[in-house]
Parts: sequence; C-alpha cells; structure tokens
Amino acid sequence: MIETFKNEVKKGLEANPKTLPSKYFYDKKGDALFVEIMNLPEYYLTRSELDIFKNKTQQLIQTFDLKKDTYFELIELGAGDGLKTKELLKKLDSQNFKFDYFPIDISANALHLLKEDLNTAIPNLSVKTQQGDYFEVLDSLKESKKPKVILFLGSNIGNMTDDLASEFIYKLGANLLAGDKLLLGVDLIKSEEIVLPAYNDSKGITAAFNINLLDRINRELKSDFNLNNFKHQPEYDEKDGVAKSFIISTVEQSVEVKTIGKTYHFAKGEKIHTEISRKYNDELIEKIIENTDFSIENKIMDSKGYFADYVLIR
Ligand code: AVI
Repeated sequence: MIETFKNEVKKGLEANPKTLPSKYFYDKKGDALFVEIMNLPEYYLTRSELDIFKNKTQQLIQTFDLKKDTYFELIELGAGDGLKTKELLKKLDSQNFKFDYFPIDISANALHLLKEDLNTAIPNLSVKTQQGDYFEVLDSLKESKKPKVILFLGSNIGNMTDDLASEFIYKLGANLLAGDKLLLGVDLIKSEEIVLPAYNDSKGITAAFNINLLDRINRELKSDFNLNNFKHQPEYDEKDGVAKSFIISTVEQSVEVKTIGKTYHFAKGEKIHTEISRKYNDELIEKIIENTDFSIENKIMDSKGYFADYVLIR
C-alpha cells in the first residue's frame, strides 16, 4: 500500500505538469473534512441527491422493477454513512420487499457505524457489510445469481476520467447478469456560479481537504512541504463540464521527499493537478456506457435539476 502511494506520488511529481491522485485525499483527516464538505451550504451535490432519495423513492423502486416474491441484493459501492440510501431502505422495508443490503466500503469503521445505525432505524433489515475492494466483493457475490441492484452514488464516478469511468462500468457489467440494474448518481453540467463555489467554499474546508494531500505526503513519505507556501485553486469550464482542483506553489521552492530520495523543484505559480470532478449530460453518459453492457432505462432528477440518478440496465 505505502509502496503504491510512494510510486504514484513519484510519478505525479515527475510528470509535466505535476499531478497527484485524488484517491489519496481520503485518510482519517481527509474523511472527516469530506463529511464537513457534504454539509457545506455551497456543496449542493449531497443535498440534491438526498432530495431524489427522499422525494422520488417510489420512482426509483418502480424502475428497479423488483418482484415482491423474489429475493434480491442491493449492493452499494462506497456506502459511507448511508444517509441517502437509508431513505430507499426504509421504503423498501415498509413495502415488504425481500432483500439483503450489502454496503461495500474501504473503511471498516464507517461500515460498523452504518450497521449499528441501520439496526436501530430499520430493525428488520438484513445488512451484510463488506469491507474491501469493490470488484473483489462483487466477484464473491456473483455465485448467488439473485437479481442485483448496484448503487454508485454521489457523483463518485466524476472523479474518474471518461475512459476510466467507461472501463469501470464495463467491469461492473461483467460481474452482473442480464436484467440487473445500476443506479449511477451524477452531477449535471451547470453554470460556473453554482459549480465553482462548491469547490471553493467560504470556510476554506475544500482548501484544507486539497492541501491535506501534501500533509499526508509529509507524514507518510517523510517530505517537507511547507503548507503555508501552497494554496488551493479550483477551476471549472462550463463548456466541457469539468471542475478541476489544483494546488499552487505560491513561491519558488524545493521540497524533499525522503522515502523517494528526491527533491522536487516548484516554480512560483506552478500547479499540481489533484482532482477532476466531472459534470455530465445525457450525451456524455451515453458515450461512457456505449461500450459497456448497460443501457439507460430511466433518469431521475432532483427538483432543481442539478443532479441525476441514471437507472442503467445490464
Ligand atoms: C467524492 N467526490 C464526488 C467529490 C467531488 O465532488 O468531486 C470530492 C470532492 N472534492 C472536493 N470537494 C468534494
């Protein structure tokens, strides 16, 4: 794990322009900062998808086309605190659907808390937490042959390039059977006035989330990034719908990363690209699933039209 981190940081800092992978945002501090981000007034994404799960639950259930006498599996990739999913689970439970809920997450702690919370909120619900890699868990669930609904929410797909997103969805399809469903939650392309503040909040939480990556490298790879000499900078291009986060070196400086055994030079104003947060429309989603085994069955939007949950069928 630490070897992979080291190699990816090395590769990123030696690239031109410099990059660092956003998946490394999520250490303990990064997880806590992301929870804060989801509660920020500017970060509309979580609230928008929650609106769908609260107010369009019946529509979601209808497009899943579930039979009350057939046991199925509801599998969530990156379940976190399950805030949105709980709305769906409550409805399914009250309507006497028969199913197991499999939340998959990297964090054993998040899964433990989620299970405790659900056991209290929905005592009848069968919760089978799965800690680990999405594809390893899906592979182990293949055997059951029960109909499956996969949830991949929160526009998490947007942190991948379109090629990687396509490959990811293709691989999901390879673990499913014909008729299985994938609920893909994505942020929609909209104006800069709405998107940019979501990645540049007034309290500076997103800035801390981005800069924490350098702090993590300092701690885990023994480097000497002076965090005061770097700042967070988001950019958003409304035409292509891609928000990008950068870390900018505010002075000319050199940084030694001891475990890599190298010193990296930064010019004043030089950027490190740390994240993409893609926004979508129908055309982009169609393109991404073009070479997968899925087709679009439905699209459910929040009341403001900010966010969409696409129901894809295998
Ligand atoms: C997890 N992911 C969908 C978030 C996003 O909106 O791209 C991560 C994030 N980065 C900055 N703020 C939130």
